[in-house]
Amino acid sequence: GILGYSPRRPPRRIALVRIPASNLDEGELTHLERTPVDKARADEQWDNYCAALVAEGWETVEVDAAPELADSVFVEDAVVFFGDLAVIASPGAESRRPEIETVERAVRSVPGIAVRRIELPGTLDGGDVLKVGSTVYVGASSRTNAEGIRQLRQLLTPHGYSVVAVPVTKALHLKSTVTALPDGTIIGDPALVDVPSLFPRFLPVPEPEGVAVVELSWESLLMSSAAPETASMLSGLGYRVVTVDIGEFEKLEGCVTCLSVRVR
Ligand code: CIR
Repeated sequence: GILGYSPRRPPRRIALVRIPASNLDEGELTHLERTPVDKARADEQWDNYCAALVAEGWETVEVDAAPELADSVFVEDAVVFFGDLAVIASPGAESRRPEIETVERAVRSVPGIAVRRIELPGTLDGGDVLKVGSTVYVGASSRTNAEGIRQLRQLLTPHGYSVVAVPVTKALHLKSTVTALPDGTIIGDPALVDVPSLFPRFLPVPEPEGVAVVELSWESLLMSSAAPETASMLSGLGYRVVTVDIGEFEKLEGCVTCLSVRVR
């Protein structure tokens, strides 16, 4: 360029995803009764989910399949990104511990990422970590323990984040109870949130499946099609809402956030 700058390229937006395991129907259940999972339908829903990310300008990077690890499709639980720092999680469910090795390998293949780990006896699931600007809310849940929270705090505090621990007793993960809009408003299901006053700007949503939104960009959100009232509420707030049917994953206590990890 004329001033010696090179033209700015838009930043790459990468999302890690992982194809559903063959034994998907054996995934962990904590709060729901087991109901039959239609594998063909789940595969189709997963394809559509990935296509929705791609349509919004995300590049999907597939973590190697783990056909025997039932919950491996819920890749968000295995790693959390803080800019160019990746923190490999320490799954709180024994059956999910083997997921992280291959996730770590995939993360290391993304250029320019520094990798750290939460180590046992610390446990932490990515589903318990919600970033809102420089605040990192972390759920103290049945999957994430005090030692895991302590390690996360130790890793992030030097990077300018403040780690806010939040009790989670009524749902699996923090992000099964609340997520954030691009403007930083926390949306959640009051029936599932232990202490709503921990969040500075809290907006209740009308449906439990409406709690989870993926921020596709500053103006668009990805949501489950099981929460139409929430979708219309959020479009009324000026967001473009993209919906996907993830019904087979919802039977396994999964939601729209946990099917991918956004690198940012
Ligand atoms: C589990 O119990 O670990 C899986 N069946 C569901 C994980 C959902 N993950 C998430 O909400 N972040």
